[in-house]
Formats: sequence, structure tokens, C-alpha cells
Amino acid sequence: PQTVYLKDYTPFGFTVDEVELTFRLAPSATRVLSKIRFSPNPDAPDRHFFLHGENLKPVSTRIDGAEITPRHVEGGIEMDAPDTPFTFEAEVEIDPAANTALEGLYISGGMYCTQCEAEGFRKITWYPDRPDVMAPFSVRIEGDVPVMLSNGNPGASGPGFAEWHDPWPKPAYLFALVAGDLRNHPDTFTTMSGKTVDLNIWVRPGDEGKCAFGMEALKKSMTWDEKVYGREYDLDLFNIVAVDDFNMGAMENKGLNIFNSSCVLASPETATDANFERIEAIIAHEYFHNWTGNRITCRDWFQLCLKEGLTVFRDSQFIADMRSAPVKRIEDVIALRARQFREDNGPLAHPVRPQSFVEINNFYTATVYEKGAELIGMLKTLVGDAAYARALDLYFTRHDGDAATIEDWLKVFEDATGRDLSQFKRWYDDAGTPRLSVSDDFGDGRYTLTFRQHTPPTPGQSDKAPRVIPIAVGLLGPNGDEVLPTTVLEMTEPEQSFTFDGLTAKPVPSILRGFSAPVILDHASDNATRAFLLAHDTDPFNRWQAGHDLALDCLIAMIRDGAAPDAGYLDALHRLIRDDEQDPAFRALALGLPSQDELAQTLHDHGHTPDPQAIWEALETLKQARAQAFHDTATRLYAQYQVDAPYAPDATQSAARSLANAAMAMLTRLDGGTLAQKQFDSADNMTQQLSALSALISAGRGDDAVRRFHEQWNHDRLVIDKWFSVQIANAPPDKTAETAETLTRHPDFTIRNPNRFRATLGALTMNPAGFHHASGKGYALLADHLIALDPLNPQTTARMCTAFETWRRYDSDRQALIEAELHRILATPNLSGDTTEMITRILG
Ligand code: B3K
Ligand code: ZN
Repeated sequence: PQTVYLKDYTPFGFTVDEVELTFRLAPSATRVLSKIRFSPNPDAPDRHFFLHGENLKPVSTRIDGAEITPRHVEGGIEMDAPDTPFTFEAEVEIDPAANTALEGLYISGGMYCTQCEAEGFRKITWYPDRPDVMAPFSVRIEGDVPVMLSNGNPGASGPGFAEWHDPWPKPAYLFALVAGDLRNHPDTFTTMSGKTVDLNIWVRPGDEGKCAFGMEALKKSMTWDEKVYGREYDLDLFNIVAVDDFNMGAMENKGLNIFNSSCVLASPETATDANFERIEAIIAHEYFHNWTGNRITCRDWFQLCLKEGLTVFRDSQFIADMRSAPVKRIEDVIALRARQFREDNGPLAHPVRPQSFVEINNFYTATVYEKGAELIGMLKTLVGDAAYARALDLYFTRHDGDAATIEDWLKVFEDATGRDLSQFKRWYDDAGTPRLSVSDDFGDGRYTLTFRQHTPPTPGQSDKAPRVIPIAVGLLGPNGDEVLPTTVLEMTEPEQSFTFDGLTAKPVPSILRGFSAPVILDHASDNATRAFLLAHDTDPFNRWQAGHDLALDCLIAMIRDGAAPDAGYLDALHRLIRDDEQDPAFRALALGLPSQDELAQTLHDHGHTPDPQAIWEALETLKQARAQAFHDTATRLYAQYQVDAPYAPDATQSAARSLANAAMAMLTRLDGGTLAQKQFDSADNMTQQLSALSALISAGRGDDAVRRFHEQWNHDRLVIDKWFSVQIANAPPDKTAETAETLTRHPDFTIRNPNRFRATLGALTMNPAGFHHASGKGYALLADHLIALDPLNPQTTARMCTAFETWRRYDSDRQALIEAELHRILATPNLSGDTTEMITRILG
């Protein structure tokens, strides 16, 4: 495999005017006939006619009707092409039944489906499989299959065939085909200009009852994109299909979104509140791609953040509008720190717009997606809401139909606002999380905040110039009143001071409100100030952050110095959670604790070697201390926040459930599981059932419930995924690898289904104390399964290698164990390019 560089981009020598495809479906020998109109591209430097193709069995190839013999070269074919418009025709044979990589055309649960992003279309037929080649597609599907779908609007159909036409020029990565015995959940939507669009969610027989929520989410997304971004849907039909075997969450194919069934199917009995919220976000995300991704796509894969960062930003805005904006912001920042900061501070760090890659599938990362979204948020903060709206309007009018770049995107903002964004662009080009430190000074009514920024080196990038950082601050007076409402400071220098005049007393600063930039804030502060902010800050994010910092300091002192749980922290938290004036969702979030991974990184940053076992024990001690200190409050909250109304997965009910379930988790530490067992026995929804099950397992009292849960749900694949992961996630450190290993021998385990693989091996990696247990059993178990999965499914294997990305934080014994496993994986004969790239980068 070769390294591809951004600087080497050149346009393709030809444009594609039209694509006609015919599929003759057969599980092991599908025939694909293509007829493609090419014209010389006047903007291209040369006329090299190369078409991608992988694992294709050639049947015939023609140019303008004459049979030709193309030269087979690495990754495709090449041939001499005319200087004038011409028609290329080919017939190839492919084997969907043997396609375990789930890329290209494959079969999942008896149904044909495709996944073409990023480079899967080349596994279907010969084509210039690059996003800057856009064309209208006409598709005919032939087969003895009840439902046969492709992109665009339906054309003729009859027994054994269906035709589709997609008038919107698109790159091949947005091509999709689905065929199978499917049932639909239909609906319609009337767009802002009065057009009626048919909507369907297609599922396997038996799953019809799990579509209603997804359909509502789709309609809400369509309305929201019209209202907030002025974007109307542009076809007569919008189809969503649920597929059981899928490498990621979902895919935005034009007019035919394909979803991992876990990201669309939901009923109260089988899905948790968190599942519902995630489904709402992913449905919105894929729908929003219709404009940010499909109508305007990416010139090349280096520009991936152009569509992904923007679309994640849009789906976050949507969820903030549908639910609670502060809660969504806090959840997003928790996820950003857990996944993106971790990535950005390790061997896999890369810019939001990378300069090179080996396997593009390895760059669908938290950095491209979540940090990419943060950059849009910063841009909006810097230019203001009105200018952001103007810039987006300009983006849609100027670039509709284009395969665009980050330069195009920034130019739109420059043109709409008159600002120079060259310094801002560093956020796209430089990897690493800036560290922002702050000191302050007060005298004569004048308060000064001085910031310093520094970004540590990342692989291949040693020196980093200062970035522009929007720092939202507010100031509170000693009595808790706000003396300066949120103000955005624009930091552009390595060190910069900002002054505030006319103050009567030294204020308490609230810095980085709303997490206005993806930086690590080093702000030395004391417990009293943090408790003060937790009680008085008007910015909900920073109130949460203050509580989080209190917990973090308390835990670090426990781990490092063997300190007892800090009474100040317990007091401040107790005051908050028993205050019924406070939003229950906020209280539930405040009851969350820093993750084991965050504690490990924090210790490492402070020059200590993290001990995963000690981290786990400190967390257990603190949870026990909280349970004892809050016993009466927890008892009251549990009773008070039971939901009597029929189950609804909305923000209000799920907030009540999360607070009640946090109370239950505390009470389980004191009553040995009586309450959790009662809840498990009487639960009528998955949120209640699963939280009770996990509390019981944590308490070591889960055996009976685990057995009953399996009996109850063995017919439901998605619920059985939960059954696998809940046992591993809640196993004690010395039993985690053993539990996971036993489950990999369960008859319901299979490495062929990515959801089941993630539910088992992924759950192992997300239980840090268990995964990093000194025995090394966790490492070995994961490595064994990565080695087994790689020949079948390189993409999911490569993705899961990230479990090892933090290895250099740990002690030399653990490092040696991990290094040995990494070398063992790397030495596997015929290891995929995907996994080879990941392991090589992780080894550094
Ligand atoms: N664009 C797809 C991701 C494709 C991943 C390819 N390995 C889903 C999304 O971001 O919406
Ligand atoms: Zn996306």
C-alpha cells in the first residue's frame, strides 16, 4: 500500500457525463454491467485513463462498442482513450456472499447491501472512484428479490427488475443498492415549497415495530434543516434501510441512507434513553449530509472534515434544539475529551485535515469528526451568529454541485465577513491539543487575565505556531452575582493579557465558557473557588466543569497521596444534588465521575505513571463514600424521580430516569442489590432494565438476572449485544478478561458481526482496569481476536487497534506486554494494509 499526499492532488483526465449500471443479482456471482459516458476534462493536466477496480472478475470491456483489452495495473485498469467524448462499457462478476469486509456489495442477513465510502465502489465495477468525479446515475436491478432499491427516484419496475434514476450528480462513494425481503414503515413529508416526499424505513421482517422513533426523527430533521439552514430536500423519495452487519454507524448515500440497525431500530422495551438520543442524532446527521456532503461534496479525502465536521456540528445544533442545549454541550465535551483528546495526545495524532494517509478508512476519526465540528463552532463564535448564517448561505449558493476544499470553505467566511482567516486555518493543519494556562491580577478596580498557549509536538510536527483561540469568559462578584456577562476574548499571541476595568472587588473568573475552544485549560484553582463556581456560575457548562474539576482533584489526591475522599467535594456535590430547583439532567451529569482513562491521562500529564488498578480502586472508594454520604438524598431522589407517565424517550423523562438510576447505583452499594433486583424484575423499558442489570453485576449479584435477561431477549440481536457488553463492562478488573474470554466462546458470539465483536472485545477495551490488568490477559485476548478478524474485516480490526494507542503512558511491564502483542499482530502473515498502518503508527 502506498502513501497518498494532499500535495499530489490532480484532477482526473476525464469527466463523467452519465453512468448506467445493471445488476444481475446472484449471491456468489453477481454480474455488473456498466455504460459510462466520458469526456476529456479541460482542467486536467493529462489524459491518463485509469479506472479503479478491486476483486473484479472481468467479463468484457468495450470503448465505443469495440472490444478492448485493458492493461491490468495495481488497483485497477488503464487503456488508451479517445480525445473526444466516448462510451466505456464493461461487464464484471463479483461475489457478494464472500464479501466479509462489508465494503462494496455484500450480503447481510440474506439481504444485498452496499457500503462504498470511502473507496468501496471499486469493488463493484471499474470506475474513477474518487469524490471529485460526479455524475448522474441510472440503475437497473434484476433478481428474484421482493424489494430492490437504489439512489434517486424510482423508475419502471416489474417482476424481477427495478429501475432507479438519480438526477443529482454524485461521486461513486454515494452509490447504494439494497435488495432483499424487506418490510417498510412508510410516511410522507411536505417540504417548504409544498412538494410531497415519500419516506420509508426498510427493515427485516419482525423489526417493523422499531421504526416509529426513527421516522419521527427524520421528519424533525427535515423541518429543522429547512428552518435553520434553509435547506430543502431534493428528491421524491427518501429511503432508510436497517442492516445488521455494518462497519460503522450509518451512511448518507443519496436518497438511500443505509444504517447499522443499532443506529435506527428502537422500541422502549429494547432501546435505552441513550440509544434513542443517539438514533435521533445519527438520523439527523445522515439526513443533513444531503446538503453538506452530497450536494456539496469533498474534492478528495483529505477534505473529509469539510463534510464531517460541518455535519457533526449541524447534528449537535439539532439535538441542542430538540433537547437541552447545555446537556448536549456537556455530553459532547465529555465525548470529545474521551476520544479526540486521547487521540490528539498520542501516536495517532493527526491534523483535522491530514496531509497524507495510507488507508483512508483509518481517518474517519474523532479528530476529523469531533474536532472538525469544534472548529466550526469556533468559527461561529469568532464571526458571530449572523455572519455565520450569511457565510453558510454563500457556501450553499457558491458551491452547490461542487467537490470543494477547506480553502473554499474558509474563503466563503472571508468573503462574507471581510476577516482574514489565515491564522484560523492552523486549526485544520496542525495536530495536537493546545494547552492554555491562565494567571490573573487585580488592583485599583482593574482585573487582568493573562493567557499562555502552547501545543506539544505531535508525530511529524514539532513546532506549532500560536492559534487564534476564542476564549469565552465571564466574571462573578464575591457574592456570586455576575459582574461581566459572557464575553469572547480573541487570543492570537503565544501570551496575551486582557483587562477589565471598573470592578469593586477581585472577581472570580469563569473561563472557557461553553467550552469555547478545544483546548486543555490549566487553571490552578482551589476547592472553595470551584465549589463557588459550581454553585453560582451562570454558564451551565462551566458549572459542570467546576464540579468535574473538584472530582478530578479529589481522585488524583486519593490515587497519588492515598488521601481520603475530600469532604469539600462531597459537600458541594451533595448541596447540588439535593436542590430540587436544579435541572435533574444537570444533577445526573454532575454525579458522573471522571473516567478511568481521563484519570490515567491526567496523572501522566502531571508526570506520574498511572496504575489502572489504583485508579479503579480510588473510584470505587469514592463511589462508596458518596453512597454513604448521600444515602438519604439518594433514597429520596430515587422515589421522587420515578416516571409514572408512559415511557417516552424525551429529554425530560430521560433526565428523571438518569437521576433516579444514579441514585439506584448508589443505593445498590449499600443494600447489596435489593432495590436493583426489584427494578430489574419490574422494568418495562430497557433503560430501567439495563441500569438495574449493570448495578446488580457490579455488586456481584448479577448471575440470576444475567441468565434471565438472555432468556428474555435471545430473539433480539441488538439486545443480546447489550447482554454481552454489560457483563464485561461491569466485571471487576481481575475478572474482566476471563469474562470476555468466556463470552467469546458463547454460541451467540461471532466475529463476523461488527456489532457483536464491538459488544464483546470493544467492551473489554472500554473497561480500562480490566483491559490493562497486570496479567496482560486483556491485551492477549484482544490481539488474538484482532488477528482472527483481520483477514475477514480489516476496517473493523484497524479501528479497534486504537485500544492500544495510550500504551506509552503505562509502566514498563505493561508497555512490554503491549509492545509484544503489537509486534505479534504486525508479524501476522498477510496482515491487511489497514491494520498494518494502524499498528505501525501506534508503535511510533
Ligand atoms: N460518511 C459515513 C462514514 C463512512 C465511513 C467509511 N469508512 C458516515 C457518516 O459520517 O455519516
Ligand atoms: Zn457523516
